[in-house]
Amino acid sequence: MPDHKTVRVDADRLWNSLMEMAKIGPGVAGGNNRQALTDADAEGRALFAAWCREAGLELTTDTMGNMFALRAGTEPGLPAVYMGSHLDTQPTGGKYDGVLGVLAGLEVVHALNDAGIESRYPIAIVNWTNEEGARFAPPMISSGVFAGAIDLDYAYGRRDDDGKSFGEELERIGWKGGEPVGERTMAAYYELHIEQGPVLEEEGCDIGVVTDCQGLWWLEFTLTGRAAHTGSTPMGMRVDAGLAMARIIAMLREVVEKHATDNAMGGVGHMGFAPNSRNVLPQTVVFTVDLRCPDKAVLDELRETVEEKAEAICAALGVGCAVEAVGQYAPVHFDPGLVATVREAAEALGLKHRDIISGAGHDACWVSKVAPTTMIFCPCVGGISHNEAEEITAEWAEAGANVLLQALCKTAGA
Ligand code: HGY
Ligand code: MN
Ligand code: MN
Ligand code: MN
Repeated sequence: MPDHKTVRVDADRLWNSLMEMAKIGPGVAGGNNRQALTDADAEGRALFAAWCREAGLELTTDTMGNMFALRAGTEPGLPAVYMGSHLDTQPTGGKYDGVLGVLAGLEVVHALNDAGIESRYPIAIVNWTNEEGARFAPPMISSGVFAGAIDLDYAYGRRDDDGKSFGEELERIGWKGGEPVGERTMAAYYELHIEQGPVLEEEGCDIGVVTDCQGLWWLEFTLTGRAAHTGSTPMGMRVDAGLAMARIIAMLREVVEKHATDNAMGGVGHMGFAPNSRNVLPQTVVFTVDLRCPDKAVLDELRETVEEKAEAICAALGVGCAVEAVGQYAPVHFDPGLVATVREAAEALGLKHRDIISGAGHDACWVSKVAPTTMIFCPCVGGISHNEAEEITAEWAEAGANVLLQALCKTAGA
């Protein structure tokens, strides 16, 4: 058996698989709209499953629709070493966010098959359902259920903007599997992902050695004003929930910018007015505040401050204010041993690398609760992501997949 250190991925085969998957659920501007549990997601899953079977992998799906593709090891009693990410995308998503981690895992299996490399531990690839949380909040819901952090029934009950539930849609697309979610043991988990920020490209790095991931709160505000005629209601007699939302968003930026040295982040990307008519002041405004920070104490302080100030803004306008946390996870410190393995792999491959903290959340955040876990980043052009213009180079994909292969082989005893 050749030494795994001499094995390399086939860059063209990886790139072609990314382009093939990108044809499913195309966006309107060159990216993807393959949202979780849509027909496009089902199509992407079917393609991935067919590719896994062609590669000789044994496929299992759990009750959250998480897909696991297993390559036998020489010691079958051992738990598998996993690679993975997600195939679902944002509504105006890119071709690589999540998809790179899943298809690079498949390419690693192809490269090991071609080289006749065996591993003591079984090796597996995972596609996590609904990582984005774009259609069904919270993000990373399925790895959260897998890790025991989110209740299965709560997850099944989550609804999209059209009122469809996660559970119903999972059944409808035919991807509700039989394996009870969370039952399987992982020896280790590696997730290759694009950085979704500008640092690696700016510094000319090929690889990000991810040491940590910042924590998150998603706070869903429901503001209650009074529906009224926008043209005939005197300004002093309005109960304007839209104005309250605008003031809350402005306050959010001020509060977060005071913690710039803690790398705090905050923004609003999802909102809705009811009745959402041009000449009616809104009766109800619903929007979600996304708060992030690597420091748990600062993150929780931000949450308290934003909620307190939002309630004061609403009280001053006579607007009702209710808030519900619809997503949260604490900052994550990844497994130091696996982080070192990634760094050593990058060095052995002669790739320029640097340690980095992940700004975006990933399934690895929850998986780290139940298995030794870490991530590998590759750059993306201009740091652009969650945008159809998201781009990477084939060389970056190749470098990331080669680091994934070497790290995985070391951990799996190839
Ligand atoms: O929200 C996130 O950070 C991830 O893209 N789901
Ligand atoms: Mn992602
Ligand atoms: Mn994403
Ligand atoms: Mn070896």
